[in-house]
Order: sequence, then structure tokens, then C-alpha cells
Amino acid sequence: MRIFRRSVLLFAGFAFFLAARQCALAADVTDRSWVFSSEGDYLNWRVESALTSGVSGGSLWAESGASPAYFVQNATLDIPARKDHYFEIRIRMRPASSPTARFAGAYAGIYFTTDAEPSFDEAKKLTFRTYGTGTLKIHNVWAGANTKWTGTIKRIRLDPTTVTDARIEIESIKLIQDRTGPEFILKNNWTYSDNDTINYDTPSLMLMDTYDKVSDIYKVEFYRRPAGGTNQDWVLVGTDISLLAGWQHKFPALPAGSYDLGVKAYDQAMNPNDWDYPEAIVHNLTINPAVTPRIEVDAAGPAQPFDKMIAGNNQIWYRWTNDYDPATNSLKSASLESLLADCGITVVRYPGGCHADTFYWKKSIGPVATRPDQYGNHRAPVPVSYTHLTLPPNYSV
Ligand SMILES: [Ca+2]
Ligand SMILES: [Ca+2]
Repeated sequence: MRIFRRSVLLFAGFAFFLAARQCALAADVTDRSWVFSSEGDYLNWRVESALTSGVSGGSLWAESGASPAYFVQNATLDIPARKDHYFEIRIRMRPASSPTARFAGAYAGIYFTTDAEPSFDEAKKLTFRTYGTGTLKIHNVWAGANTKWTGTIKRIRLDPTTVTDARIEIESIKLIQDRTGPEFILKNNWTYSDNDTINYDTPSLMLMDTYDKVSDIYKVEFYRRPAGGTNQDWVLVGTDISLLAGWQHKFPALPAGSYDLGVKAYDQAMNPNDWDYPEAIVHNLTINPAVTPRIEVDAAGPAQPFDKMIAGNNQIWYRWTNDYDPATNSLKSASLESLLADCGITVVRYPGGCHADTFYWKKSIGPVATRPDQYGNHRAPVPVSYTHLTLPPNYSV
């Protein structure tokens, strides 16, 4: 009996832990789910324009001939439309005539009807792109992006591809509420991290690698609070609502002290990241104008020899035309040459990086006066004269 009670207590504790975690990490809510895991059970989906179809091997499958196959749900959904609704489609496709052949990306559509508009039409269609790669793909299609997705959703129809002669295998179709905020990496100009000290009072933050599994980001809010404060202490300092120049903010001048800097990014359905998102906060950043900037080098730390040929820099070929004097085989600016030498640059990569794509060696040799113009790439689209360009490859300082 005692053992039984302890088990109940343990179970209750575990259940509480799970519930608390669910609150902390917002979870998406599935409103309707069709998983084709029972042999022969179409789950009330009707296949149209297919030569053959079935439910087996964990999928609803169909093979189309001269016209694309599509799928219609016979039942009425009667689901209130939400801005954060999305469809999750798990699907695998390839040409029906060959298991090893592939077809390129093509448009797919999910049609829907509402209580106000009971017919399928092109205006009530969610468009996305699918591929005949022969591998399982998961498509998250944001339904709330369509302005007609309002009122009560009644019927749905799935057109997985406009490609004919396709074998289509659908593992599942789900209608889900997006409750998950965006993902991102929090960066700043100096990539300061927790517990750093800076001597200027206008720190800046920037979001990198922003991602939302359903929609794009709508806006980003920037906060501060005294270091070590609670979530109630956050003060909104600025908002970026434009994708222009990325998602970033330069904090207005802050009094000397220690701060936590925080970020809330919202997806298009206005789901923000939680404060416990690992990239949401820079902790304990101290602003101290009296601090002298310094670079610490640990000369006793691990060191390895490296090839001097990699310690160079790109030189864009059309930028050298005015810097190099073929008469003396040296740079025109002696100070520039000595500066490069002082930097320890041992090799200059020439004629540059992507700019080298349009540089032809054969046009750069022979008598200087006979060398034709060359064209830069999209960054230098006009022809420029390089008749006096004679810088040898791998020019050494
Ligand atoms: Ca989201
Ligand atoms: Ca911006």
C-alpha cells in the first residue's frame, strides 16, 4: 500500500512537471488530423482524376495519368477560422511511371470553403510548392495568410501537384493552430555575451537566422531591465517593424550600470518567443565609461603553425589599376606597401574572389598597349580599361 501511494505521488509530480513545461513552452494545437495508418481507410477523403489509389503502407496514395489527381474531404469541418491556422502536409511524390525518376518543383494548392462562400474557387486557395523527389517532405502552409480564411471553415480539397503522371503518397494532413514563436540567433556588433563590460552606452542587438516554421516574422521588440531582474521588470525600449536592414535595434543612451537586454520576436500570427528562449536575453551587460578597451592575448595558450599562404587578403582586380606602377613593378603608394608589409600580409590573392569570375588571363598578358578592356561582374557592370594592369598573380609584398 505504501509503495502504491508513493507511485501515485511520483506520477502526480511527473504530471505536474509536464503541465508546467507545457505552459512554459507554447505548444501548437491540432484542430483536425487525418493520419493514413489503417489499411484501406480513406478517412472520408475522395480521390479524383487518379488512375488508381489506395491506403496502404502508411499513406493515402494515388497515381495520376494525363490530368493531375486531387483529394477532397467529404465531411464538413465546421471549424472557426483562426489567423494562426496552418496545414501540415506530410507527402512523398515521384513520377508514377518510374520509381527512380524525379520531377521538379510545381505548385500545389489547398482549396477551402466557408459558411459565407460555399464553393471552391481560386480566391480561397492556399498555394505552396511541392517536389517529386521521392522522399518525404513536410509542408507547413499558413492558412491565416489568406484573407478569405474567416468565419467557419466548411470543406477542404488538396491538390498536391499540377504534374501529371505522378505517384502521390500522403502520410497525413493536419489543421493546426500555430502557437510557436519565431526562432533566431541574437547577435550584436561586438558579439558581447553574458557578463561582459562595455565602455559605450548605446549597445545594439541584431537578430540573425530568423525563422518561423509557419509564417514570417512581423515585428521585434527590444527590452531592458536591471541585471538579474524578473520578467515583470522588462521595459520596452524600441520596436523594429520593418524587414529593412534586418531586425535590429540600437539602444538609446543608458546610464552606467548593469543590464539584461531582451528580445521578443513575433511571427505573423503574433506569437512571440518566450523569455526562456535561449537566445532571448543578453544577461548582465555592464556599461562602464571608465573602462579602457583592451584586447587580451594569451600567448601561452595553444598555438599551431599555419601556412603563410592563407594569411592574405583578396584584391579585386579592377581596383588595382590605379595602385600599381608597371614601370617600377611596385605599388604607387610606398606607404600602402609598407603598411601591408607591417600587417604581415605575405600573399595577395588576385584577381579577387567572385570578381575573378569575369577576369581572363589571356587578355591580361602581352604588350600592355594591346590588352583589351575586361568586364567586371554584376558589381562592376561597365567595361573599364586595364591596359596598364600588369600585376603578376600572387603578388608578394
Ligand atoms: Ca509561429
Ligand atoms: Ca529593420
